[in-house]
Amino acid sequence: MLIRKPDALYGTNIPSSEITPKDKWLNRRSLLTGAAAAGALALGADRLADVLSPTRTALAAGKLTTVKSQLSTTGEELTQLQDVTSYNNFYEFGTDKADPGHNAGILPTRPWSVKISGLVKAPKVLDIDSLLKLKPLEERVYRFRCVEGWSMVIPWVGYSLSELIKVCDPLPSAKFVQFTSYFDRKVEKWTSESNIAWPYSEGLRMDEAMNPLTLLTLGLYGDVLPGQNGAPVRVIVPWKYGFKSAKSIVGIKFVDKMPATTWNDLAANEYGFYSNVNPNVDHPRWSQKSERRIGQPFYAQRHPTLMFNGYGDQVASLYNGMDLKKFY
Ligand SMILES: Nc1nc2c(c(=O)[nH]1)N[C@H]1C(S)=C(S)[C@@H](COP(=O)(O)O)O[C@H]1N2
Ligand SMILES: [Mo]
Repeated sequence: MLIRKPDALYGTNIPSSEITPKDKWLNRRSLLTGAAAAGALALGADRLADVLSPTRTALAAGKLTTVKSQLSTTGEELTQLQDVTSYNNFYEFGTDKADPGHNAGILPTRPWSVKISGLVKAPKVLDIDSLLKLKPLEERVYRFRCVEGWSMVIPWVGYSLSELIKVCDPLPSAKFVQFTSYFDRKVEKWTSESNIAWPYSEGLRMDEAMNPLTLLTLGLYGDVLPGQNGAPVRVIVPWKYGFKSAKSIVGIKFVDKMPATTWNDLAANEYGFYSNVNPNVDHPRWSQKSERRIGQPFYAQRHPTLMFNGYGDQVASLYNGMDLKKFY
């Protein structure tokens, strides 16, 4: 099989069908529809036809201008864009790993706004373009570990959530931040496949949300977020299991008590509020000692899971004095 560089994925005149197996090709086409729809609205309708045509150069890779970040993880092989966009958890668009890649292209990502509410000086509504412009966009490569035992290494694009929180001006009484994902049963028909109490919601303690590693994420691989990865804006918390990183955020609320969260509601004994990556605390039904790095050859896939996913230097002090077996 021909191995292609991820940055070549969009910019080619060779029909995809000639260079990839058909199932992968179909995935890629649905990715193009998703990302392209978002990009098309940003570019203007005159280029819509170009962007939507899978045989023409679609989104130029590197469409978002980014600056290098000190907080980027170095020395690890990146997970290919094709894997990042075809192996997803986004239950609003189906429960199989391939479902979001096929279905999430219909997310209406323009116009999009995020409602800031709760314990703040003044509630406000921020639209996606103002979020894209708020701070210089950084490329941050992070390890990403799902609680299910697989992992990836992804070059996300965004800036520290703390920058947005400063603009939100929370009151001193704000102790936690709650994130709410987009929910529209008419768009996300797959929500009836699971007994989740929609909308998907997640939360962080204020100091976790303010830690510079916590990324307000607007893109990946130099481009806007594809639908399946949580377009147009999500949070990435690299030292926590993936489910803490809510996708397609429409609400950020500052609260004084630990908020209810989706997976904790479903099974509190399996998914704690903190959910820090911790190889020493097993999930009740499986070990967390190692992980499978998606996209690597099977004989090289197993990696030992690192405490705090390898980000202990930056975040361990947040949990000083806490029993991490109890506060899992
Ligand atoms: N709204 C929403 N956010 C979500 C999820 C979801 O189902 N819905 N799944 C979570 C889980 S379990 C994981 S592992 C990551 C997956 O992110 P990725 O598909 O971009 O790798 O998103 C998290 N955020
Ligand atoms: Mo996950």
